[in-house]
Amino acid sequence: MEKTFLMVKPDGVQRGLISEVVRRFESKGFQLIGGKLMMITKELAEKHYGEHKDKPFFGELVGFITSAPVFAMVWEGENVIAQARQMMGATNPKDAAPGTIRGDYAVQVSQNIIHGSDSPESAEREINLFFNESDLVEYKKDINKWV
Ligand code: 3AN
Repeated sequence: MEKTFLMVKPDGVQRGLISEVVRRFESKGFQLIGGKLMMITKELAEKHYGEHKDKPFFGELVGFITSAPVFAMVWEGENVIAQARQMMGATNPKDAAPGTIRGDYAVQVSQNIIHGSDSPESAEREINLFFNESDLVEYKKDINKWV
């Protein structure tokens, strides 16, 4: 089953949107298999955003992502990488459709609420950057047993 790395960024945490983000992915039918509230160090931020190191906004990006706690998650499901990207909406909130997370909650590209891996390769790299194998919990849901 495919896995992806999703993260509520500092602006999302500060605005109380962790529950809203988690709700959307749970309601969609994806399964949360790992999650933690954490501060990102400068070293981790520079690794995570390594592909942007030559961009003019790199310093701002690293400064922002290390400025306050984030909520890092691993989600599992069929085509979860691409479907999560659709649910997030375009990188720049001005282009993000209503109904998407960024379309509904964000205004500026530098504060766009959520990060999500954009390919199987980046999902694997980002999951390994943020989580140990032992942090991830594979489990089956059986609603009849618990209600
Ligand atoms: P995405 O997060 O949708 O994969 P990327 O990988 O192109 O987008 O960009 C990484 C992050 O860099 C974005 N989430 C956004 O917060 C930030 N970013 C992208 N473009 C700009 C920009 N022009 N100015 C400031 N921040 C930007």
